[in-house]
Amino acid sequence: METILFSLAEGIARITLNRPEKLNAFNTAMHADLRGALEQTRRGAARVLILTGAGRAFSSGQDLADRTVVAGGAPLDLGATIDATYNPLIRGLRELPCPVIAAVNGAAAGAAANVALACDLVIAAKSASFIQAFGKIGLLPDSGGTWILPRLVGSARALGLALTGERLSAEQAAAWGMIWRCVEDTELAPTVDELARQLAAAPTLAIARTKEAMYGSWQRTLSEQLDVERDLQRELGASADFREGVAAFLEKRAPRFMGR
Ligand code: LHQ
Repeated sequence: METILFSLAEGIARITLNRPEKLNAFNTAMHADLRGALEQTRRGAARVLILTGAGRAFSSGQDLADRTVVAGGAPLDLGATIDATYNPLIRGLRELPCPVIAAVNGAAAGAAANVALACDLVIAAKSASFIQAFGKIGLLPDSGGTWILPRLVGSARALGLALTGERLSAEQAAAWGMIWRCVEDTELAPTVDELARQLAAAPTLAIARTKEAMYGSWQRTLSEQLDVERDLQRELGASADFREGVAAFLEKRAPRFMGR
């Protein structure tokens, strides 16, 4: 692939956005490569996916020099661009049954900030930052930003970020609960690798159902959610992984989860 690096080994899939000279800005080719990588992640039954960037940025968001953005006379349909690119990407990340870790190695601006925040666990280097850059070019937060941000940090902070376009440091993002963790720059790769190994050895079916229950909860009442938990727990309670987890605990040994 031309714009990303992709690997899948020992259950761990890794996508590295790889246009460092453009701060890993998304263009049409990158979206096509990402679609292919997500498909391989699904087909290869990855147990965890890591998304990160090459060089000094995570990604600067949409490539503002790409032909889908630069007006060449005719009016542009950004809705069509979003339908063909960012929306399937966000849905694809959210619908993966395995956990997705965003390893935010530097600035995450515009759509890239929201792609990172759509991941299940976000770990950022201390020097990284999140920038809702849309307002500065006359757009609104897309890629799920208007949905995800207020849920993560509340409307006051979500609107503050969206309306000012202020750069939010990784430390502040962690203090606000917007991301899982902020670590020293040198600790990012080892921390993410260790977490990925831990998740790759975890019971995959339980993880998939946990994601499903958590993300689905926003549309339900507590009473409805209690019923969802009951139904999913009934399924997990009948799984080989549950039996293995309990047996391993009682026998004081490491469990071997099979994902069923
Ligand atoms: C770039 C970019 C970039 C091209 C840096 N494109 N070259 C939009 C439209 C359509 C459909 C749907 O959705 C969207 C969603 C969006 O994502 S809109 C938001 C797009 N992103 C931005 O507005 C962010 C623009 N970039 C920045 O604000 C800065 O570059 C950040 C804060 C990311 C990093 O700042 P610095 O560390 O100071 O780096 P720099 O600004 O000097 O950039 C380095 C190079 O990368 C530079 O090129 P050059 O040839 O001068 O070295 C930039 O022009 C280029 N670059 N972002 N998005």
